[in-house]
Amino acid sequence: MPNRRDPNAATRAGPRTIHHLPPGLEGLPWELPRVFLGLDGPAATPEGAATWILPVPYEATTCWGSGARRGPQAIIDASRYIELFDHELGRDPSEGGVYTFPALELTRGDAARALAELRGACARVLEAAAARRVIMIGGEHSVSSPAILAHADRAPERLTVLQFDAHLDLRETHDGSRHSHACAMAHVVDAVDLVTVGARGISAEEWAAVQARDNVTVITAEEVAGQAPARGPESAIPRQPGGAEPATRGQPPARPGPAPEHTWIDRAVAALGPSVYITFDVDFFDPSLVPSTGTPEPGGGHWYPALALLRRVFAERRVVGADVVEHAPIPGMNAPDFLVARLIYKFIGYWSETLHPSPDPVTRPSG
Ligand SMILES: [Mn+2]
Repeated sequence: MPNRRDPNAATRAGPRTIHHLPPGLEGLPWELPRVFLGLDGPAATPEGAATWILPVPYEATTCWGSGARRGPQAIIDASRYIELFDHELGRDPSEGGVYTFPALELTRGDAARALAELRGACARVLEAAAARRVIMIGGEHSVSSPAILAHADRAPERLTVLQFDAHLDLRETHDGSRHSHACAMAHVVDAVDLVTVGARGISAEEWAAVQARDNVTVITAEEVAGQAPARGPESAIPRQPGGAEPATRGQPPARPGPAPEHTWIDRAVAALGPSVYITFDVDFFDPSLVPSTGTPEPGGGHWYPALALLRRVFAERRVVGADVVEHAPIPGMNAPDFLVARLIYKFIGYWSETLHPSPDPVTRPSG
């Protein structure tokens, strides 16, 4: 893999590049291609890439701050400046190749039709991808349900969805629509099991839905922040007057004594089935890190704990698919664009660890 910053790199706008330049003009100082990581050459072709990036800049129902439709392009632009070497993994995960699709333009003005279109498109992309890994970039969170259902249709066993999100998205309807971003998980929770981390903006209806189900594990933002004991959602729910003691529903009991720092990570991993789809709403993060989202909620998650959970999930479960949604870039504010791009590159790196065991230079004890 040539250094992308090197204007003289052999593949940069040169032979076999994804650009099609008139003969003789390859040597001019062209910008890096506007694709994920700015890769060119064979590693950026559909055949040569182990990872495919599918941008879906769909936005129809965002209730407050808008702009998620501009998320994919901002993330892709920022990704071109990421350092390709990952010192945590001790290697360059981009060597496996990353191909970026053109953005998928869904029907406007008819959410049901747009999301049905997306389900069909995801099914065809997954079919073409075979063993390749596909990461979808939203767009608002409603794009996740068709993608999850397309994965569930193909999975030989029941999927668990691991949701990073400030919200549960378990409303049956929101603002009069069944297809709102606030309903994304309600559409899939009969077909898959759900483990959701970082929730802190939760409706009474959603709490009730969680209590009524035995296939949803909620790890609230308070638990992620170490502000609540590591227990099921039941512990945080006031019991209904006259209601029965909520069952623990097979979740591990709270550990006695002071909670280890990452008990919530253990609990999340333990709740996952063998096959996992990851949907990452960037409002999981604290707004101090990612203010660029439609409904920023205080008290969010932070970078290293999120990575710690992700790395374990990719290592200990079979991840079948992933998406990153709800990034609504703020003009002039580059850091959140870069964070989300870096997050997706971490997905790529951790996902490829099963193929490339690393010496693990950072986490191995030095003594
Ligand atoms: Mn959310």
